Amino acid sequence: MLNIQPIKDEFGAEIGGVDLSQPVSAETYQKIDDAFSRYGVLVFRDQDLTPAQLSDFSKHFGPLHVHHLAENTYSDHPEVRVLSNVKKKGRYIGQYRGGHYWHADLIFCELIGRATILHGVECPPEGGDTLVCDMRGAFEAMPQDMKDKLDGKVAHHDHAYRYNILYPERPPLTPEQAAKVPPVDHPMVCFHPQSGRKSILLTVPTIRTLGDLNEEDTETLMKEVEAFCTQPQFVYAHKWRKGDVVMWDNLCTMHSATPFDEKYDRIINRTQTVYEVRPQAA
Ligand SMILES: O=C(O)CCC(=O)C(=O)O
Ligand SMILES: [Fe+2]
Repeated sequence: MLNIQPIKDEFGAEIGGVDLSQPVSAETYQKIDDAFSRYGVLVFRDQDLTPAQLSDFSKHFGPLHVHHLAENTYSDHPEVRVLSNVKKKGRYIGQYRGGHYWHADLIFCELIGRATILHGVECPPEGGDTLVCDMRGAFEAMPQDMKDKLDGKVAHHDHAYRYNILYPERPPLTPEQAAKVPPVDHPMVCFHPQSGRKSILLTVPTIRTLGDLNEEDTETLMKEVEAFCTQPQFVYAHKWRKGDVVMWDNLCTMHSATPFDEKYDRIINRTQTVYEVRPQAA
């Protein structure tokens, strides 16, 4: 029997009573999907999954995405990426240090990320938490004057703009890679289709301008909004255990990786699905 335990009222839920390595009925998938739409982030414990099983589970939540920097994937499952600090033969076995800042996945693409699904293969005993914040709850709780600065505005997202600042340890995007992620406009406040609630589409480093504000004023406002939305009452901090599956909806959340003592191994398998239509203004 599926057991759905909310974590914070309407944000986050832990789901028990399901083994994701086994075929799951259509009815159970529907219940998981409904909980996903309602709570924005779901946690499953003690799941023993091969990359193929993770991929099978993931494809129920939208088309699977193969990353534009397709590396650190399984050769027989390019849709499954590895995140890791572990090195073999002098090379990281997965993506090293991704996402250590507040962001929503693929927000800089026309079709933004829907479900990001992470499976803990090796997890440090402490640190390396993933923080996820509730952008619907934060918008609803926001002072009216801040809402007014965002509602009805168009944000211009440009992934290449601050890429080198975000990832100084990585080689710059090649012209071919940059060409795959051209700038895109999205409503700042969007409609979350499954719940009908309003949400904010925010990643400070990729938003270059908002409405008619210049770059500097945009950055100042976006940082204020980020500070509001990431207050503790809107944040779920996931402390990883081996076998955890954590999934979040990028239309109504932001997330951030956190540091850990690198004497520990951290290996996470990861899939990503996308929305099939562009975000709509609320
Ligand atoms: O490593 C993590 O905790 C999360 C990394 C991240 O941003 C992602 O997988 O999208
Ligand atoms: Fe991410």
